[in-house]
Amino acid sequence: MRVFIPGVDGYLGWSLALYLAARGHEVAGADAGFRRRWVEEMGSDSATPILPIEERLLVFKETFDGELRFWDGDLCDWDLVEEIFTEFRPEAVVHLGECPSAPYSMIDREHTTFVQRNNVMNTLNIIFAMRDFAPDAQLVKLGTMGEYGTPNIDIPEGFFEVEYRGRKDRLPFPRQAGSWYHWSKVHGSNNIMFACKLYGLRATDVMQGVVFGTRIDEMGDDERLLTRLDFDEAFGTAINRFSCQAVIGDPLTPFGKGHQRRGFLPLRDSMQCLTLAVDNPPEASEYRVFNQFEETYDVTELARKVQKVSGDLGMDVEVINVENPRLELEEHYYTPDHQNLLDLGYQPTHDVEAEMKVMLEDLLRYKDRIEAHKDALLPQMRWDGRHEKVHYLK
Ligand code: USQ
Repeated sequence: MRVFIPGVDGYLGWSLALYLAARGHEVAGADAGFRRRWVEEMGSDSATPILPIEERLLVFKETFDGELRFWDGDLCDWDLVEEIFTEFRPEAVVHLGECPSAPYSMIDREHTTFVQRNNVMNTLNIIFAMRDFAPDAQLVKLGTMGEYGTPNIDIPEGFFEVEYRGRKDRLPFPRQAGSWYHWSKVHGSNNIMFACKLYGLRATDVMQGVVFGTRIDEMGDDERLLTRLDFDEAFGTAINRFSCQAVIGDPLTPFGKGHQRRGFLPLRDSMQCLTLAVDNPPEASEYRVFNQFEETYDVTELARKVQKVSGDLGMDVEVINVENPRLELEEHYYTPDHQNLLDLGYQPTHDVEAEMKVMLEDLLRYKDRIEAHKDALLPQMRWDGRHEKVHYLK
């Protein structure tokens, strides 16, 4: 299948290009290099060394004996989107080309408006390009579990049956996002749901949990194929940050009370699920929602697991809670459904500690790279708009 990946230079995008190419798909991608610049803006760098995109493309060709067609540019630029769709004629689009960071979107007005404009606008451009140039193609859009927030009831996969004043309907489950970034994803989801009705497009909205891990099997022992791994306060996600903290001997930092519960999944599971969505397209006009995570975990429970696995590898690390820079519930009910992908054959990696071990061993090799940017680890961007480093709570 011809698969177009917006955001192909990112953490998920690069991994997915390798994963799909290894399975015989023809892959093309676009990227404006935003992620590299955002992380630099945060005073950080990927813990894993990554090649410039031009060199990545050469290594891809050498590895898979086929080209990854690439467009260097911003998908908010309609002319570029039109060119890509008319030249490549994708059969599937896996949209990973958005700014993925809640903290980044909370920095100030400029960052909020940038994230929302970028995410909403490039998704609309993709919708119109599909309507005009690839109406039978399918869209796999990366949503986020964070769109639902943390309601005090179970979370279905997108829709639920509701009875109100004696009448029943199947309606979208309420969204209660907790950052401007997460709201941008809600807006994207709503726009796609509408486009499916309006233009007969087919789309899968993947409500993905927090991804962690340094590798997928397709990277093998070739360092040049590694994907990026961020650990700064904006682009590093919880387990990835805890693992980087562990290898440099910094305390692991659950925020606040540390009982926030989220869905997590290893990078390799994310690849498996996105590919299952691609391989099993929805019907025309169908907008379907998959909640995508392996299991839900409490943030402190995860920090303790990273601490334990680090201990097995001879590292002695502490877990110390820090002030929570975010506005979020720190103890709450959280029970989302996640059956749709299992029905399609998703086989979750249940051994989270084994996955952590692989990541920690990888990161130990790049300890110096993390050490060089360790100032980026402790958050300073607070949801109330103040920029002030958080304090340890002990
Ligand atoms: N957290 C800590 N300590 C840390 C880092 C995070 O306690 O050092 C907590 C956060 O307060 C939050 C939870 O861990 O309660 C998850 O935070 P995160 O930074 O790992 O993830 P989040 O900001 O929610 O965003 C990430 C991705 C985003 C994706 C989302 C899925 O960056 O692109 O949409 O995970 S979800 O969390 O399910 O909404």
